[in-house]
Amino acid sequence: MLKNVRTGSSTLAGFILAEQRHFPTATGDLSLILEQIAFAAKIISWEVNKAGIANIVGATHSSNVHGETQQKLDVFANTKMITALDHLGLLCGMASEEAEGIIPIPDKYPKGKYIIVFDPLDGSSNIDVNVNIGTIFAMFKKPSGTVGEAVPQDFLQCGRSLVAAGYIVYGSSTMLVYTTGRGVNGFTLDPSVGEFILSHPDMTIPETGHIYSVNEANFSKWDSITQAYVEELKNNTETPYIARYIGSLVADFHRNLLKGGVFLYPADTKNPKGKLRLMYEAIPLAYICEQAGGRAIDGKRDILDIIPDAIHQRTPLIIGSKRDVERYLQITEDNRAEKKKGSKKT
Ligand code: AHM
Ligand code: MG
Repeated sequence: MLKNVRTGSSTLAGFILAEQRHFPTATGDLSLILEQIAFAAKIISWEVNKAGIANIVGATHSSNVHGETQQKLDVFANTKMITALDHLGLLCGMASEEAEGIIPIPDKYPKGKYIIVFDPLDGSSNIDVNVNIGTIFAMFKKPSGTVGEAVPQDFLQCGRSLVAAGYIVYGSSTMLVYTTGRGVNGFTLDPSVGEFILSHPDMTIPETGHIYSVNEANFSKWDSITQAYVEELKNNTETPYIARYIGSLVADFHRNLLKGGVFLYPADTKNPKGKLRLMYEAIPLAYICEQAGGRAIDGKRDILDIIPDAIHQRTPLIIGSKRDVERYLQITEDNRAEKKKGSKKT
């Protein structure tokens, strides 16, 4: 249980400081990185909010009122994340869904022990239509025994080694949700004072939900297990499920975290390895989900147990309420047992 915090009156900075006291050897480096992410999020949030207006201006002029060429919002978000973090002397490397290789810390800045990975603007197909989008991030420590600039191998750590993860959802309000492995807490941006304020302490996901979120247009491209699972959810008369799918992972996950339910982006014939990115999307949200009492798998194993082979690796993802995710595993297991029985008969 959280002590010494007051919902509605604790700022993110104050909360991070209070949390730091639980780690007697903490240097404050992680806290500073989190605060800088919150700073980048405020700037991105502001830009996201005026994107509609900027597009109207952009329709008649190729540059904005200041004579600057307008940047795509995802490029803007990527740049803001990098420039908020690269000079702190606390990171040794960054990787972003928007950059092909790893993003080095410029030579002029000192290097630190942390590695950060992020998806600067998730749900980019929703940008132009005024629908919720988000930023996702996760942090590791550089593997011990290595010094200086991070190399690609340093990024390929399994999710169990994370030190922090979080997301920002730019919705009807802007919310930042994060964990450092001591539960999950949510903060709402109060635009009048420009501060993230603790609004959702100790977030936990209901053990079973009544929402399923999946792009059902892909039904015919799924394997029979995924099809059977979704059919079962739809036909569950004991707990009637409703379908909710925004097409922005952060927003779909956030809703299910609050209300309970399951989000799936399974492998399909078009994306045989899944569509979502393991390092920028699945691992950070899986860490948050487990911290909130939920579960996240790729269909067979826990997402947090996967050791990535490449920074842009894709993965199937089934994430949300524990019992809902475990039902997928049960159907897989039953299917395997059935097949085994069948092969013995022949
Ligand atoms: P993005 O990071 O380029 O925005 O792509 C990831 C997005 C997720 O936010 C969302 O869950 C998924 O792609 C939606 O995909 P689809 O349109 O195939 O349903
Ligand atoms: Mg994304």
